[in-house]
Amino acid sequence: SAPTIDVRSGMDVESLKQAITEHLFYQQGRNIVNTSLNDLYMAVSHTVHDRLLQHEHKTMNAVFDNNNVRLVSYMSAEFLMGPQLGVNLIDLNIMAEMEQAVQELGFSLNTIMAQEEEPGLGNGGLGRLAACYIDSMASQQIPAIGYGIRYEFGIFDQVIRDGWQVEITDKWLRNGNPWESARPELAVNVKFGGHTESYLDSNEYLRYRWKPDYMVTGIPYDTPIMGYKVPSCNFLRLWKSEAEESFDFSSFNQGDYYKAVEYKVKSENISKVLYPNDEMLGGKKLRLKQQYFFVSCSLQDMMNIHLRFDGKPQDFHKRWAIQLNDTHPSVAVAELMRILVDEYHVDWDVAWHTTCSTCSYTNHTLLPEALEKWPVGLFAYLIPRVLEIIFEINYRFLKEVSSRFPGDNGKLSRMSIIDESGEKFVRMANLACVGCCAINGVAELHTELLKQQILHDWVEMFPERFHNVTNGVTPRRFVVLSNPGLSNLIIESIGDKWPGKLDELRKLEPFADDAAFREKFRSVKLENKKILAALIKERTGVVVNPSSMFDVQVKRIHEYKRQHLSVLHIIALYLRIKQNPDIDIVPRTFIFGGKAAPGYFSAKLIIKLINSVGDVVNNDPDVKDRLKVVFFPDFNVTNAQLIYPAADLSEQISTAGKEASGTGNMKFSMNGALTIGTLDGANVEIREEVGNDNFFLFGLTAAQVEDAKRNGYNPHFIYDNNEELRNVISMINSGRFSNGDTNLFKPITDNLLWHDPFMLMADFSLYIACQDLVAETWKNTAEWNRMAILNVARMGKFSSDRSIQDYCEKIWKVKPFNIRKA
Ligand code: 26M
Repeated sequence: SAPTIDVRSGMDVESLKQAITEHLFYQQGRNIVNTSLNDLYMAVSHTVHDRLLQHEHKTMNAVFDNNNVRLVSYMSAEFLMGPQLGVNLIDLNIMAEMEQAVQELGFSLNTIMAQEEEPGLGNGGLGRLAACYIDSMASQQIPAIGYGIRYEFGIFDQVIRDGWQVEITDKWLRNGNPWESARPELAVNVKFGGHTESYLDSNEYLRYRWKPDYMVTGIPYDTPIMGYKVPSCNFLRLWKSEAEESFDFSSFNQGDYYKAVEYKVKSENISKVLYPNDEMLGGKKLRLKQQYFFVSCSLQDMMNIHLRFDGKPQDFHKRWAIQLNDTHPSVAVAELMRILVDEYHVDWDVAWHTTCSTCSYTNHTLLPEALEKWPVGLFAYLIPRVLEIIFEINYRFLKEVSSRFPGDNGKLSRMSIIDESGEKFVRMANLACVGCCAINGVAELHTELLKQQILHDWVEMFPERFHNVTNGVTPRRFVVLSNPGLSNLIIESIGDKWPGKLDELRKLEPFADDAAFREKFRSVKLENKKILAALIKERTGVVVNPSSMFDVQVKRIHEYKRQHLSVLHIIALYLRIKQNPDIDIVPRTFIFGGKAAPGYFSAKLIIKLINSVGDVVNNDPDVKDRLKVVFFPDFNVTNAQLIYPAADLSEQISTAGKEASGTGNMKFSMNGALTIGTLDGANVEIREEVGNDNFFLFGLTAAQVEDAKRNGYNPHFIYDNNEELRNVISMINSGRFSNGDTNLFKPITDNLLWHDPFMLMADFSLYIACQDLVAETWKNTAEWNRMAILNVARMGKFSSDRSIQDYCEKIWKVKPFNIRKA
């Protein structure tokens, strides 16, 4: 009999083909013969989206019908999602079927997947972590909603002109987004400006009313987030800002059409563009509006859900656990108080208990300059009622501090939510620490340093609130999807349970001593390197040798991450070749990638330096192609998925104590790269897992860095006493890399010689020695691959599934919800 075709939910090849053809015609107005690649991508994606919606619908019905389920609300100003088609096919377990369906229609699935424009709604680590976590929550069957902002323009696209970074607007919605559904019926309004009034309610209680200047409407857009090979499907809910329709100007200003137009523009601007910084730039009014806008929308939405299922307002914490991804959404503490106290007339003390029981806060940085603070005046102007509530929270909290630590005025001023040392500021981390029942760092070292340094007072006040949850990454995107060669090799050897249970990779350990396996492992890596080499040729024009060592540093450009330390090493190798052209040197391809914040001059100059050194080294005949330096433009999730699988050496060389965790470090190791790294962030734990012998460690420890600073660190002294270092710096200053311009890179070299806040000079000789050991090890192919296989085998801990289990047990107190059993 003919197969039964199910156009909306069938997972077999015939159903998929029929669904694609119908979407192509009824949504795109095309047929297979006259389709464009983008129309085809849209049709395939709508086909997949249909299937996700069925799972989402069933999951949410099961969850909301059960009054005892606590849901997670992951609030984040950034979700760096990356392309969606591939992961969804993997999660639904229909990659092979879709490949065949598309092929039978006359196309290639890889080409179709490459058509997707990724949603780059994040800057870097913090945004990508949020994306890994919503993936893992779905896979662990934790009912959850990711709440954030639907930026019209995400992180800028980077192009390189004459060696310099140029920023281009990211128009990711240009060709349509098949993964989202607008939910205008769930729109909510957010107040801005104006003043507050007091009044007596019907019970003669004193209440406060916020009379805003204007309101903005938030429209939610939902994207389904499928779990890996489980029926659960959560969603990401991102808010778009629009003008509030009924807002009436005529009552103020008779028929002022232009005023109305201005108001519309002002409203829509809130969700227009992602701020491309990964540190604090005080006083950016629009950024504070973005934060309050998405937090208020999300909390109203959560309260609507809670009430729809018969919850009492003060029982909000029984339905919801909120995780604040850094302080960007920490105004939630005050906004939830405002909703409970002003809108639902809950008693202050009850509301405070509800709020604190709901919220938890993740810190992602120790750098004091990155801690968010907003001028009190800006708060008063934009969200006056929220500021009053913060004052009240602070007043009550400081009373508690003085009774716990009588006479300790230092503590009072340090812990106050308001910084009163000069111009007054609202300190967002303090607001989060007061109003959250749990506070966590993102790696063991980071959590320890947090407790010793910036949050020390808070540990003395609330020791029970502190936790560590070491970051993790999703192996579905970063191994199964991005490295099919390695995945298939692992599956052949130990089966296919590991992507959902990464500890299973331990079973690979014995294969490290199996020469035949090592050979297959090596050839998978080589194939991945050939693919990347072709892409490098296409994007930069540089020809690289796939059998050279691929030495890779991809991450945001930052002085503390020390991309320029690697540049010093490259120049040292170049000098060795110039001094002795016949020297025996391991061929290396240095690959850099990463964006600099548009206003961060030093970071942009480091990009220029990398490109300038590349221009000289790549074209010098003495080098005989043994060294190549490439700056891969526009590092994003799509490009990352091609780079990690092709890396031999992973550079994780931040100044110890500065990188909170790092997550790229984990993606490299999972793909069989060896790490050269400092004892910083999660490097410490990666080394612990893979074994000291399988990790190239160098550099000062965090404690030694602090000691050196206390004892008067003198970078110039180190320079004076290290000839190789002097030659490297001289070569930069000679103008050799800048067409004779001896000033271009002076800001970098002067800073290193006279200030060197990130201690490159102190670590230089240790780094060079360690790199020489790396080169020696590389010469022994069997040994290198043995170490690389052990790295893969021991990465179980760094699955984001493990991180999410930690959050569930230590912080959220929620359990997996099996919708089949519900
Ligand atoms: C703040 C104010 C205004 C505009 C932007 C910001 C801002 C945006 C992103 C500040 C920080 C931002 O991100 C910081 C970040 O990505 N931190 C990284 O978080 C990762 C996940 O925990 C860690 O692995 C990295 O070590 C840490 O640097």
